Amino acid sequence: MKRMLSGIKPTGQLTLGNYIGALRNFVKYQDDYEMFVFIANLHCITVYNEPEELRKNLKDCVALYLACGLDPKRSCIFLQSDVMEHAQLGFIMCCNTYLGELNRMTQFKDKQAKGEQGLTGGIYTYPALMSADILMYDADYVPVGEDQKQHVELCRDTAIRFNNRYGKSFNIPEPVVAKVGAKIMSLSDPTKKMSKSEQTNKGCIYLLDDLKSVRKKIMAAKTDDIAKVQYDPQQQPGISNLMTIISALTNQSFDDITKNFEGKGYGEFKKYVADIVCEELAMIQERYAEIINNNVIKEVLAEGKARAEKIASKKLDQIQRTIGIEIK
Ligand code: AQP
Repeated sequence: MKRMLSGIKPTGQLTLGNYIGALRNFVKYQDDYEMFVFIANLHCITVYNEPEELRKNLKDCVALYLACGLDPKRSCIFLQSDVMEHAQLGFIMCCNTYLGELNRMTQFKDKQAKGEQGLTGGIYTYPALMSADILMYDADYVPVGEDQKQHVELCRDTAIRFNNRYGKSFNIPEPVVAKVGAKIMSLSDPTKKMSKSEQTNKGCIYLLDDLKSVRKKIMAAKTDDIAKVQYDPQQQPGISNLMTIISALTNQSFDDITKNFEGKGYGEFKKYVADIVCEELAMIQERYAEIINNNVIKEVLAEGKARAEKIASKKLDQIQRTIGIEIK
């Protein structure tokens, strides 16, 4: 069975973008792949998080993994920092990644271009840690949203170079980007990605938002004055984004959605989108509440840690011998 690995960094509450672009797909893939899904808490601390809030977000992230349908019997679910080999292989990968490569990573470049203050060494080098996360498990596939594809490509380049220098050490992974929903955009500014760290909170739907406010955000989503429900991301980014959400959640084609809303107003269309999204979130929120009440999170993480650690310790040992930093 081919191996697949991915993770989410809960620097805030998980969003509809995380769900459509990542989480929902992990759930589908666990039937066909040996699945490893981690909570990227080391990646979280590349920016400051208030510790109490971070702890809550991490716990909610595990609960949401389960609520969305990840099954700990089929998927190995673990907390990144529980498997300490990640940080150590992360440093080794950092030493095998060139400054020029890190400088080209668009996420870091964007933050710099926006003039964000207090950028840390961690946020600059995190793609090397991400390479380690993936290579540790010799993953064949890495499902990611559009914005993370570049990091998987960097991971491939680094692994190929490492293999050429030291002999075959790592499997070369491939990114898997969903055809629909790989980049859900902000509802208030559909030219920007829906991100959990969005300042205004109006454009982002969080999976644990109360459903009234979800509906309100969708009804207020930015659209245009063309007055036609059709897929045209250039001219109608807002409507196209809402169509993408519908298509991802219901499997309807863009043509079918257009036909269903021929001659109808945006108000009616938005109400439909809100109904579909609220129905999906209601199911997730119900299961989330059960999981939180059942106190299963510790047990799931302990099982995941044990399984992941076995593979990681062997891999790190192999790599350390290969590069010559072990004496025995
Ligand atoms: N809007 C999105 N549309 C589709 N996919 C998305 N993903 C995130 N946002 C969207 C995908 O979810 C996985 C986990 O991402 P992450 O939360 O670890 O990191 P991120 O992409 O940096 O998410 P944010 O919300 O934008 O974080 P902040 O605001 O903290 O910078 C990835 O596969 C990602 O592509």
